[in-house]
Amino acid sequence: MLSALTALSAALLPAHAAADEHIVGGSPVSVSDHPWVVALASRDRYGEARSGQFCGGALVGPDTVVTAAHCVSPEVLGRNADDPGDLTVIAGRDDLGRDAGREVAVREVRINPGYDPATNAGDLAVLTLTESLPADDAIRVAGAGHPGYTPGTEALVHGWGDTTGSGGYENLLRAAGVRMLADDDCARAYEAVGGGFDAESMVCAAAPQGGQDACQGDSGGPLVAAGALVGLVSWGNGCGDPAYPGVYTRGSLIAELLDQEGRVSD
Ligand code: 4AZ
Repeated sequence: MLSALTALSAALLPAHAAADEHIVGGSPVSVSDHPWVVALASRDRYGEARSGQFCGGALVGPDTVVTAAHCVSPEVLGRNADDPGDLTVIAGRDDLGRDAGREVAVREVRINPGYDPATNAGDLAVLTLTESLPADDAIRVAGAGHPGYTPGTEALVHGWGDTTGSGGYENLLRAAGVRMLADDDCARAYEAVGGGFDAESMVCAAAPQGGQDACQGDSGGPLVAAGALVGLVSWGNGCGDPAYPGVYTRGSLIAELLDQEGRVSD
């Protein structure tokens, strides 16, 4: 997510030109204002640069982080999640080039049993940390019927991912402003490219003019609306094109899985 649209270029470019250039708008934010935003990192797999970050996650309880299942797939993690190696959750670090905040190892990875890697349905994993983080830093998960799902509601998506749509990674946490979309609108948008939106386990959000969106590297990171976690970055067709909204793992699915596991979801 990025600010690549400077005030000047924003004034000169129509919004669609920005979207066509894969501009993924947004601006730096501080984790102190959004302390539930965490980075997933593995230096063994991704190297020392940027603290080894490769995905995002959301702290939903003192020792519980939710992320996308595809973030802990063998393709991304480079190993079986049953043995997560140096998989680490980084909390309290805005700048991946620095060492502020805490790095906590992951004790256990549980992949949503309903996850289907072929369709991305149910793209959710629950990580148990080896040490607790402050309970006050966790965010409440929006269950079904929460006002955060109302179409048109403003939402923020957070991450350290691609700021350009073509592999431009920076060090700072960013947030982009989007709006929640109706399931039918999302289904229709993706029908044009073969479908794939499953309202049971997914929710969609986009900026009306495009240009603000999640992108690669943001996966697993939180989408927050009306003060609660309504989604985790999952997939999309490109980044920042208003014709193809960002698709998120639905927060109510997270609430259901946490409830089933006897964990607090709010
Ligand atoms: C990705 O590749 C990805 N615009 C994540 C989110 C979106 C697109 C791609 C949504 O991880």
